[in-house]
Order: sequence, then structure tokens, then C-alpha cells
Amino acid sequence: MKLHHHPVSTTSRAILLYAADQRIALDLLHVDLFAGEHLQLPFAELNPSCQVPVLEDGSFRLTETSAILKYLAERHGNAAYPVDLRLRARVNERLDWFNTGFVRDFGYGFVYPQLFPHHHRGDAAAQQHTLDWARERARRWLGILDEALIGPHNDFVCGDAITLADYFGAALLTLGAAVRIDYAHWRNISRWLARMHALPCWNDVNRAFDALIVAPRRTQAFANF
Ligand SMILES: N[C@@H](CCC(=O)N[C@@H](CS)C(=O)NCC(=O)O)C(=O)O
Repeated sequence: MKLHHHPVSTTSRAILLYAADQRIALDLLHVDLFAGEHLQLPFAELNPSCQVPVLEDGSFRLTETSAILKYLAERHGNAAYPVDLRLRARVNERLDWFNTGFVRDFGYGFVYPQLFPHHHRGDAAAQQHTLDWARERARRWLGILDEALIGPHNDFVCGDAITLADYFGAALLTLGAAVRIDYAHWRNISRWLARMHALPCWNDVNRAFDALIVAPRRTQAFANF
């Protein structure tokens, strides 16, 4: 199976983390996002949304990180995506939680407008309003993740065992480093992230991202908790 990816891409890293941790072999094909390769043929034909990651399994092509994670897990019969109806439903629920409300406010509302020129809202007042609005909402989501989803007793976001939701969620939270978010305020999130960072493959998968995000100077952190 081939994975079209970029090593810095958050969504690509979710797949890379899962595949490395679960020893799923993937042929990695580099798509140079910085050179705009994803916007041109042949990649734009492979994924008309012009985004990584894309999985190719023979003639079958699949986009969307959450769908790719589930496909890989089903194909390999993996415990990170339990077959029990309700356990699996819980993993789906948490994947959707990260992929909808959380990433909308945290990623698209707060982090991306500060990192990427094409996400900047144009004028200073609109940009500030977007960040202020999204910061409060992202804080609320982090509080829910901390207190209700992980809570004081769970090791992972669905309970005691690692699941697809952990690989996906932990990759999304790495974005916080790019805007100097310190997760220490959220004790259960910190405990969970420490566990994820201790995965033997974590540093390898995140090396390119870590090297790139020497915190940008003009970003606005979640300061003063
Ligand atoms: N909904 C997609 C989002 C994928 C995505 O945002 N990919 C980013 C890299 S992390 C990308 O390719 N960005 C290039 C662009 O949008 O121009 C998924 O979950 O896979």
C-alpha cells in the first residue's frame, strides 16, 4: 500500500504514527506541499481536494485521515479499532469528536490563521476577532477532552487501551506547539500526551514537524491559565 504524504502534515503524521506503532508497512510517497505539488497534476487528479494524505491499495484510492485509519485497521484486524459493536462505536465517536468541533475551532479557527497566509482573515480586526472567538471555543473543547473524555482514570481517550482516536487526536494536538500552547494546565491531557510521546515511534514520526516549528514569534498562545 502506498501513502502519499508530507512528513510535516498533521494528518499524514496521524497515519504514520498509527502505521509505525502497529507495524503496518506502507510505501511512503512524498508530496512536496511547500512547492505546491499537491495543487498540480498528477496529484490533483489523485485527490481533487488537493490534500494529503492519500492511501492507494492497488487500484483503490482513499482520502480523509479518519477513513484511512479505519481502512488500515479493518484490513489488518487491529485491536486499536475493536470489533465489539459498542467499543467500535466509541472509537468512531471520539474520532468524529476530534475531526469536527475540535479541529474546526482549534485548527481552522485558532492555529491555521496564525500559521498559513491563505487562512489569514485579511484585515487585522477580522483576524483578531477570529482568534479571540476560536481561542475560547478551543479552550472549551480542551476542557472537555481533559475532564470528560480522558478524565482522571483513563489512560487513553476511549479507556484503558490505545485506539485510532489516540493516534489521530495526539497528532492534532501537536499543532499546539506551533502557537506555543502549553498543555500543562490540562492535567489529564498532559498525562495522555506523555503516554503518546513515549511510543517508540513518536520521535521519528514527528521529527520533521518538530524541526520546523521553532515557535513562530507573532502567534498568540493560550497564555496565563
Ligand atoms: N480532511 C482531511 C484534511 C487533510 C489536510 O488538511 N491536509 C493538509 C495537510 S495536514 C493539506 O494537504 N493541506 C494542503 C492544502 O490544503 O493546501 C483529512 O482529514 O485527511
